[in-house]
Amino acid sequence: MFKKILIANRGEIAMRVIRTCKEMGIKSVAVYSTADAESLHVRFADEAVCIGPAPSSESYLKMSNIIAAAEITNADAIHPGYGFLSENAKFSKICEEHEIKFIGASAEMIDRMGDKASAKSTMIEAGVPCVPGSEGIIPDFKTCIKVAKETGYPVMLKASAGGGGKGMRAVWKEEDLQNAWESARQESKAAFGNDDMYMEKLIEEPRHIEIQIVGDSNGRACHLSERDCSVQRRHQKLTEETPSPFMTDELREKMGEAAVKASEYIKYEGAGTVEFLVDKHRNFYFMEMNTRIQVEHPITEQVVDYDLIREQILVAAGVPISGKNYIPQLHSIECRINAEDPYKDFRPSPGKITNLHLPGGHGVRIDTHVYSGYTIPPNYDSMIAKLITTAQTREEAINKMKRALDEFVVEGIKTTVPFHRQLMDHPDYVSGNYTTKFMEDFEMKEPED
Ligand code: MV4
Repeated sequence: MFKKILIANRGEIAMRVIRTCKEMGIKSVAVYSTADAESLHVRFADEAVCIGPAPSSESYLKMSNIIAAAEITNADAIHPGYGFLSENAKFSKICEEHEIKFIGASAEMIDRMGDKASAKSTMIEAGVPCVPGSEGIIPDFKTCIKVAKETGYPVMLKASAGGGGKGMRAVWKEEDLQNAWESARQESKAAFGNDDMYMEKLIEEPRHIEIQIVGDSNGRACHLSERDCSVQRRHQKLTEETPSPFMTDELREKMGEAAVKASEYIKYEGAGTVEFLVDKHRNFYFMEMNTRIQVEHPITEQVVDYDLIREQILVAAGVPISGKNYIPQLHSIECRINAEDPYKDFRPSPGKITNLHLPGGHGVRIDTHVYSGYTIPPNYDSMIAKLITTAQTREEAINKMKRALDEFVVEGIKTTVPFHRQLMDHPDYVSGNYTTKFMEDFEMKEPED
């Protein structure tokens, strides 16, 4: 078992990993930028190394400095968290070359799943349902027209190096195809340095339902059921829940089996998430596979009582998984609390938290790194806390979320607490009748004076 793990991340996920390291008797090393010198993960870790100035490119993305920090502290493993280098194949490779265990996917796996068209071809080979469309990358516009005709409009053009919606265009009729083809490729080239495109039949008003999986070094995998992540704004998840209100026992069985089949086919090691699009007829289609722990992992932990970070560490140390699958026994909802103003188009609101009261009580979990007096730096993403409520039923979890949001006090900056409070009263949310289109029509009600 590892003696010392360096957490190559910051904020709440660094706190999350440090906590499980302590419970497992593993020493922890925090790395931080000069902007994070007062951040909580620096204080909670056994050791801390400053790896550079505020800009991520000079610190949390600076592979040489992170490896150097691991060398001088004699860490035998690195946990990358999510974001930053967590799905960077080159970093995974460098760790391997330095004989530091990367608690994540191998460089080959990251590359294979990171290229969306190749990930899809792999899934087709594995027998996982995929959206009909092009066979791999579309070589030229002439082929694009042909494939669109064969697929049938509406179609979705997608960047193979993409993800999160960048370089993606919905096309409803042939006359719009050329513009979409050119603008999507330009966007993808600019964002990823690659303009390979593939095409799929457009799935209208889909739900985003993902399956958590864990694979071990013996090539076995299990699933821990679904998370419904359909409430998104500009491809940023705002709130997630499990079980999905759209799920049935039969659909969960089929999606779980498909996710395990995919993971075992590629001999996936570690925690991963297989994302699916689900249409209104409950047909599900492979969308993407993420080779990292995800922000929303806590709701899964809550409903099946399982520490996913602990499992990541055990699997990386070669410990086999038990092999059983996990079905939700409770209902859990996560609200991402961001330093953004929902009354002003969710614009960022960094600054000093002058007063903070965190909610608590039965069935309330808060994953956060902030405290009263903490100044949120403008350099990183705006999430300051994850508020998770868990109860026997969805209604009770929503009720608990309302109570917890009403208790949540943050002064000195604006946050998305008021948005989540209104969401919990929205009839389409409360009825569970929402898709990825939900936020397009959502409007904040002005605050009562
Ligand atoms: C789709 C789709 C409809 N049809 N693919 C968005 C980002 C990336 N994960 C893939 N996405 C989509 N792919 C087909 N064939 C609709 C979306 C989509 C979406 C998917 C999940 C969650 C939110 C979304 C918001 C807009 C579009």
